[in-house]
Amino acid sequence: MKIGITCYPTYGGSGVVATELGIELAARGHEIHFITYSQPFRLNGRDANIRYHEVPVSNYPLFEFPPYDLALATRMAEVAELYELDLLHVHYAIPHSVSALLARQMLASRGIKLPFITTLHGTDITLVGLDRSYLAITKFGIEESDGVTSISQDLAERTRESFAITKHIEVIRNFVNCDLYHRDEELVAKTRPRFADPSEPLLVHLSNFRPVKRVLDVVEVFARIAREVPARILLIGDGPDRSAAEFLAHRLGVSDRVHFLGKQENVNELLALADLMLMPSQMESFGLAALEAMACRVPAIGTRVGGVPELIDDGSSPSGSNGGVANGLLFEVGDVEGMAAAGIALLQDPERLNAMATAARRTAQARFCASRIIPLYEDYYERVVRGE
Ligand code: GMT
Repeated sequence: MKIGITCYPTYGGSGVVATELGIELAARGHEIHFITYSQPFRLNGRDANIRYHEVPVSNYPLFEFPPYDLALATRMAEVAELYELDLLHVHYAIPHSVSALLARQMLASRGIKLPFITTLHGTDITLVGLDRSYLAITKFGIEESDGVTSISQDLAERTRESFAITKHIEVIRNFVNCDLYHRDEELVAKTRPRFADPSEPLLVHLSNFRPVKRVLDVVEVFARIAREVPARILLIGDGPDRSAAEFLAHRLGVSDRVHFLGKQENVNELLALADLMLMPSQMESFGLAALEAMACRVPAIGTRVGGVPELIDDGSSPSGSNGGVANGLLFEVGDVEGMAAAGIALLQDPERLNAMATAARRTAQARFCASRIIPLYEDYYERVVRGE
């Protein structure tokens, strides 16, 4: 198929999912056209079957707010007509679904068909979409989509409830390339000494450092762990809460044990160095960072929010997705004492940590591998194009 993909190309889970999806689809022979304001950060421009179309946004002095949504709709329609796209797949509802809707209408007026699918990622629904200024237009964009997918069951239910939407939402969970995200022992042996001695457990956190990620809780939990275990931590990413986290690490006396790495490209290689991930988020509709870590045999201590329990099974429920075997641990938001105590106990029990690491990798492979999830998208695309 010929598929146009639009996403936020900068640092963030939805952009990562959209880009990885495009790469995987291209590898399976589809022709992929990214239509975005800058090249998605995980694209290297060398993949076969992938083209990148920049959306130019002119900044005429009269425009206090340059109308990106309109420039995007125009470029979507142009690319779709020129390359005879079968469909558009937009990631993150705002404003992409509305731009796609305009592109569809522009082409329909000339007898050209361009169905579009919207994939909901989380903050487009739980934070931004529920803002009064965007609520009605978000609902409209979702309802007008030819197909809607959600990256977790929880987000699908939340969307239906919050927006009073009755339309079918197909749940297609996030995925990870299990060949790329794995623990390469040789690479680990070479790189890990840069960050920790062999006797020092290494933790990791990966996010965009927005308040919803509760990076200060990461530092609080880590500082408590470091009092009992000679641990170190990699903090990958950057964003608004970075300096507060740096300050807190300093105040708690652990700044020499915390590596702030900033935004990094090959996170697969860094995640694999760690023994344990911390993801104490206020909300996660899925928690892609945890899945990427799990594929690298790094279990996560996370919070029981949103779609996280669909991924992390702390073994407390016998009917859990992992058959009662823990592949991580879950806590209430803000329970830094609980998370720290669990982290200390786990790091002091290598056998249990190893069992959890094995279960984490098994979960990623068995349920969230790209090879399992991509065919679900292909099947859904075909159904939408057929108008089913
Ligand atoms: O979490 C963010 O701030 C970024 C956001 C995004 O849209 O890029 O992430 C959302 O989408 C990810 C990919 O599907 C999910 O793994 C994250 O859980 C989700 N974030 C939230 O729901 C807060």
